[in-house]
Amino acid sequence: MAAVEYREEDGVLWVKFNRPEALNAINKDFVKGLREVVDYARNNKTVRVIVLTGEGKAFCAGADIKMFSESSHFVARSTIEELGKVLEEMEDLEVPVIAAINGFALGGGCEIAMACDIIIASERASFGQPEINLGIIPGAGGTQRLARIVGWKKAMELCLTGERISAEEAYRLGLVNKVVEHDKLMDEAKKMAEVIKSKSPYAVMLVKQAVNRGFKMGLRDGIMYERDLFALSFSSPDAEEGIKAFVEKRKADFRRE
Ligand code: CO8
Repeated sequence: MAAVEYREEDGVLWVKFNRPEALNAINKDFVKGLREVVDYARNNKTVRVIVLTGEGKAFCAGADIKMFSESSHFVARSTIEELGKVLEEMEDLEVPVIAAINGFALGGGCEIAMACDIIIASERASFGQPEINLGIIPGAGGTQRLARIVGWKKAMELCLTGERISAEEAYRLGLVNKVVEHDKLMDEAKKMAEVIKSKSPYAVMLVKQAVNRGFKMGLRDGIMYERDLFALSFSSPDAEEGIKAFVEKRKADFRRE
């Protein structure tokens, strides 16, 4: 069975982490699977939104700790490096990625969630960077993305204590977009995917680029970057259609270019 399963249905790429016996811990095959997903989304223009979730009681409980103890330092290091690259490429994809967090999102699992564009959490979900308890530190953006999302001091506290926080607390900190009843998680993810799918794919791509790339720049550079993308957004037939539809008081009919 593949560590990461995926299927495309009606413009949505449904991805499931599938090592429930190890709480979907990240090993070499897992990273290979996530790489396949990113490549698939990049090469198949029919994909408009990606949804990631986990099988069983975890979204992902982080790196496979057994891999750290059993395989060579080289394998562990190359796996972490590849995961880091894949997450950056996922942030850079043209299409948004929704994380539907069904349970534990710890260590590398929390890091994967943070590299997604939107995080919807089941009320059963929990988040944390427990690496400190193993005598190591986060290695796939945990100290960096977390500080930018929840703030410097809270990220410091979470990484220093390894404390696990509930979905509600993660929502309060701005780490999660919304918390929903466990049984409604996938319906909510689907609803969000449908909303995004109804928009102009070109404008969706530009929003994603403006927010994600701009987030990594200083404010002034980010504003200038946004201005360039704003100008670019007018060059698409979707802009013509969106504006015309508003004037004609009808729903816009956006198409993928
Ligand atoms: N790696 C390997 N196996 C795991 C992991 C893991 N991270 N987490 C759970 N498992 C296994 C357990 O060993 C157990 O297996 P078995 O049944 O064979 O004993 C099975 O999954 C079920 O787990 P538990 O019995 O422990 O389930 P509980 O509900 O009692 O506890 C917890 C759930 C709290 C999530 C607990 O399993 C736990 O603390 N897991 C470890 C979490 C952790 O420390 N994560 C951080 C890992 S380090 C990391 O992520 C660094 C990221 C760097 C980038 C990634 C690069 C690859």
